[in-house]
Amino acid sequence: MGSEIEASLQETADMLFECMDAMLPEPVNSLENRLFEAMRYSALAPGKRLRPFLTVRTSEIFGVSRSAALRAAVAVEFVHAYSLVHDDLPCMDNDDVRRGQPSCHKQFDEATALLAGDGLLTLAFDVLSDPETHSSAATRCELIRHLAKAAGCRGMVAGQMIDMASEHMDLDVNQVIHLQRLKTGALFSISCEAGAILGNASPHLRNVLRGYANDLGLVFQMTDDILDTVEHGEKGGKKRINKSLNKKTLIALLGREKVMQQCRMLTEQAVEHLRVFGRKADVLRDMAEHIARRVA
Ligand code: GRG
Repeated sequence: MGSEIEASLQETADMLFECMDAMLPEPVNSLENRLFEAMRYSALAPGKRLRPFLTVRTSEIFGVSRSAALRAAVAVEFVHAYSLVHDDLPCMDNDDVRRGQPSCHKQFDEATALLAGDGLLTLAFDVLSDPETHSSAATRCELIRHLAKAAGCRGMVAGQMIDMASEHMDLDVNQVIHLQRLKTGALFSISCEAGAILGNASPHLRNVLRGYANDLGLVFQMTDDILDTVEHGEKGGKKRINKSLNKKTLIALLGREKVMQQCRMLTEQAVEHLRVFGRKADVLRDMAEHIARRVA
């Protein structure tokens, strides 16, 4: 089953690459070449494409056309790519390596990285607002509204703010969970809900998918934190040990064993949410187990 889900992820990643490649501005011989190159460098770098996978596979449940699903998936991935570019900047996490290559500001320069992030973020909304994404303006608006909420000052940006502030203060378990729900969970949530929005699903089914995505986001973040404690140094010698000492993680508060336990419990809960979809959600179940297996 491991290889099935990996093949499915790879299939989405390949389709997504093609779409992103077509939607990103082409460097021509113009003054803004450097911006376009930096946007392409960051967005097309090999990521796992988990969020687009969720958008494409939830879209399948609701019979959404592949091209609409991929456009929404591209928008989500552009927002994710922007967040990584900005997160790596010296004023934030100050990382030299991202996705196995020099981070954007290392490869180009800080101002270009800042602008490349801005370019990717705004391009996401450009893609969603295009009638090619969906014929109904109301549906496009709904997608835009939910992606903006997830990415913005009540979602990922707020999570990032708390994360930065947490380097100088203590957070309790609930506050760390709140931070993680905002920083990573919000984008997971819209990644799943986008398929339901495109498919005009009922509020109940949208709610079910949000429940799944919430649990999945937490499992992802917990497994990421666990991997951080064992993988230090492997990702190009990143300053991960020192950083994780400052960062507030559930591992620091609860210990590794307790977090592993929580991971297993949340994975079961994530899968349980999907019951209403029957076999149609098999691939989403497999994804939850795939993420949990990262630390099993
Ligand atoms: C700058 C507004 C702003 C937000 C940044 C997402 C984020 C917020 C920062 C990324 C830093 C980080 C390591 C977060 C923890 C989990 C996470 C989101 C990891 C990166 O996501 P993956 O593993 O990345 O899906 P790939 O490269 O595979 O796409």
